[in-house]
Amino acid sequence: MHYLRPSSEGKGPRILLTSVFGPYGVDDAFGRKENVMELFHNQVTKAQGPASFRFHHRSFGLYFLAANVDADVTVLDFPSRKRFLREIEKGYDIVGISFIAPNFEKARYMASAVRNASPQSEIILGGHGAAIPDVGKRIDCDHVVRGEGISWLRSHLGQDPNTPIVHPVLPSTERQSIHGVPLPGKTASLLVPGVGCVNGCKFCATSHFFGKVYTPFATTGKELFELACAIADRRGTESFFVMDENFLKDTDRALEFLSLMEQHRRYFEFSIFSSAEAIKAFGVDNMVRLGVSFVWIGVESANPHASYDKNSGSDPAALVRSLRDRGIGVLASGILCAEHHTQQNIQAEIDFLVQLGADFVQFMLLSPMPVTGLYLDHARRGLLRHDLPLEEWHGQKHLAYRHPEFKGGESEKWLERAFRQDYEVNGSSIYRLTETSWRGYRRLVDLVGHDPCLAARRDQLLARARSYSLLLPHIARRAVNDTERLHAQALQIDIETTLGDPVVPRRLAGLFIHAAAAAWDARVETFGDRIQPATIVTRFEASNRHRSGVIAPSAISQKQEPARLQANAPLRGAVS
Ligand code: B12
Ligand code: SF4
Repeated sequence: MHYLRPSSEGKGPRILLTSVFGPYGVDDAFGRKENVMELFHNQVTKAQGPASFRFHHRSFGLYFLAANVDADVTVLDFPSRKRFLREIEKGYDIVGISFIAPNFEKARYMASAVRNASPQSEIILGGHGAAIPDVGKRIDCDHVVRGEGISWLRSHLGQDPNTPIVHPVLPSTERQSIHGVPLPGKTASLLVPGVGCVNGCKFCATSHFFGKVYTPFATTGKELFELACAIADRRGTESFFVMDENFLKDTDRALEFLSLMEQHRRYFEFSIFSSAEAIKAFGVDNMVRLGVSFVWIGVESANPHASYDKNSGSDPAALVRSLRDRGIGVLASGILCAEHHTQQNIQAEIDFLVQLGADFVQFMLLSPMPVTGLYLDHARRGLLRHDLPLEEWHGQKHLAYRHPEFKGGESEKWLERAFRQDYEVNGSSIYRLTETSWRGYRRLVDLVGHDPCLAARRDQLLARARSYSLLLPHIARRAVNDTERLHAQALQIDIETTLGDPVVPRRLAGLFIHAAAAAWDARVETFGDRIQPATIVTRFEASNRHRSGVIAPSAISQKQEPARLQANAPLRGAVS
């Protein structure tokens, strides 16, 4: 349908785009305590206590939609229920709700609240929750948008879906801390080169949701380079979190990007997601030149039949070692309670993933998310757990499919054991990351020669190792066991004696860390360790937009509403 819906005042439509409401990660009528709104604390470092990495990511898709339509758009991110109800009373022409499957009940509540408070509003559902079968019948709405949303929304508003994408300028994370200590410096910026992945691994929600095609937002290395320069200039940091499922998959684009960075001596740093085959094609040494500081790799399983084509012929342990030797932090992701797992062989799978010796390990239950090949297969075989409410479909507790070997609380028990084992064997991820940065720096010192790119990379690794190393005394104090304590102490001595940095600033930093960590411990003791993200309201005006590149600063205004301290049990007032 191509039409421009006039607003009640006869102007262009007024649009509200919203994420689901909080509190997040608590047991209530809408969600579960395991459904934490934090990437690492949800499914990576969750067993590492105060050493867990803590940060929030915004609902990026909403900002992309808002930046790319000619309309006045309000983005409401992380609202409370009360805040959302207040906003919809403004009578928007269109209300778009972005949600994922485990937040189905929240989306249903929100759509019905819009119908009641603002019956003239058109309700559009988007994001991965839109893939739930019959969602348009189960939630009272006007449209369900599956897959890439910008072109859909533009077409819906009668605008050209093919105009170049405008990239919003955003921090990748809102706050970041470890041991309660805020990480110094500006947070990295968000860079979204595109959505989807062509590999189509059977379980992968993102690949299937975008039709197993890759939709680039920046097609060439040149476009990407110009985008990165514009964002870095605006935010004043050269670091990026690259939100692309398989960034190195387009080898030519990444190589052109690298070559422009070297030509212009603009040495950005990146955290990326990439598969083993894409890494192999691009080359680990090129990753050092590109400035990759962190890579998330889907190792999945030791079993070649369950690790997918992307891993065929790769030696994951050797790959992890060679990346860490080069100063690149690695997150190895593995799947538990897969179909080939039994009570007898699953421990060997956990041992394999732990022994990779990565900086981080994600353990995730095999989950047949709607739209995936796995979902269709399990549906055909009658394995889907239709009795399990969608709030439980988050992959960190119950299996969403019937597995003869893992019943009741078995899957959760194996998950807990796996996270614990990784922590006890490899120590905290922040220790590992410090060691990786230091290892990479030591290697580059001998290799740099007259190469300006490698010299820049060496300096970045040194800066990283130096700043992380300030935490080492505290890491040793709060180590999970003697092995981590001894490793942290040895690393501290090695770094301090090699660099010979003055003692006083280090001591002062130590005092600050000690105080911040003690404050965090007290906070956890009193309120539990949940951190609820602050509500962020961003208004995008139809006028003053850039038509390509990054969004003009004059076109947006943003307000952050106070963060709410949240106990594990919901606090009154936060739930409203
Ligand atoms: C960042 C992220 C998060 C952030 C949350 C950010 C937030 N504020 O919500 C964090 C880290 C906290 C998180 C947590 C979880 N996440 Co998450 N997350 C992602 C991730 C990595 C990136 C999403 C993103 O920003 N993409 C980039 C933007 C540009 O794309 P997009 O969001 O898809 O938006 C496009 C379209 O979907 C569409 N669209 C989106 N919204 C709307 C709305 C409207 C109205 C319209 C028209 C269109 C539209 O248009 C956009 C542009 O094309 C995705 C994986 C991925 N690569 O996409 C998983 C993903 C979305 N998460 C997922 C899950 C399951 C979870 C968790 C349950 C943890 C887990 N077990 O994996 C928790 C739940 C937390 C909670 N309480 O809600 C699943 C969803 C699966 C599903 N089918 O529902 C995904 C796909 C990962 C996966 N496992 O495959 N997540
Ligand atoms: S390579 Fe990764 S992103 Fe691509 S389909 Fe497979 S799991 Fe998904």
